[in-house]
Amino acid sequence: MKKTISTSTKISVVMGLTALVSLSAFAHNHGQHGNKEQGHGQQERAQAHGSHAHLYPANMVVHLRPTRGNEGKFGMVTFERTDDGVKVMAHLEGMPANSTHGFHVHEFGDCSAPDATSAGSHFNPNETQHGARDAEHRHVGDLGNIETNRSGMAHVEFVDQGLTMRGPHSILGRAVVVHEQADDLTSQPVGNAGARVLCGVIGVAKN
Ligand SMILES: [Cu+2]
Repeated sequence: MKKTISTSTKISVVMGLTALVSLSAFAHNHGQHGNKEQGHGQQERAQAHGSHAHLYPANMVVHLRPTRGNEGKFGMVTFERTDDGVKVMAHLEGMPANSTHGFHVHEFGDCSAPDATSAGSHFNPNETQHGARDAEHRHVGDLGNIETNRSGMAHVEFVDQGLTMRGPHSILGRAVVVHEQADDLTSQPVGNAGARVLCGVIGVAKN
């Protein structure tokens, strides 16, 4: 009998400690907004504050892998939220020298097909026309072109006003595709950029 009581006491102590640890983790994560974030309306408040990394990660990353027949090509893209828009940094290697390649966010985070057609078409949640990155009408996923140097490398950085990193139109979980040819920025619906040479899924970055 005594042993039973002792065991159950131990269990409740352990449970109490677990609860304390959980509570302090919650308080740490939520900081001063902890009390406001319960119940409905959580998403709207998070959008207003913009600092809730646990709901909307600040940074996203994509590792671009070659489609079949394009072995040796690779790349990486990062997306970072700033006050002026989404800062995009793209780095490509192993590409043809001095060439221009269409660069888009596509609708599905699925690069499994050998030609990456599994990524679907351009990410276009507003059902607008295809266009240049700074055009009045463009798909959310229209990021123009990337030009490589004489070594077949490219490094571009720009801040984009059309990308969205939170809410129903977030690019998280979708795909970045680099095409074999240039996006002419006018042909509908996808700029006539030809085959897909690189594809990667947009994920949450470590920081
Ligand atoms: Cu594309």
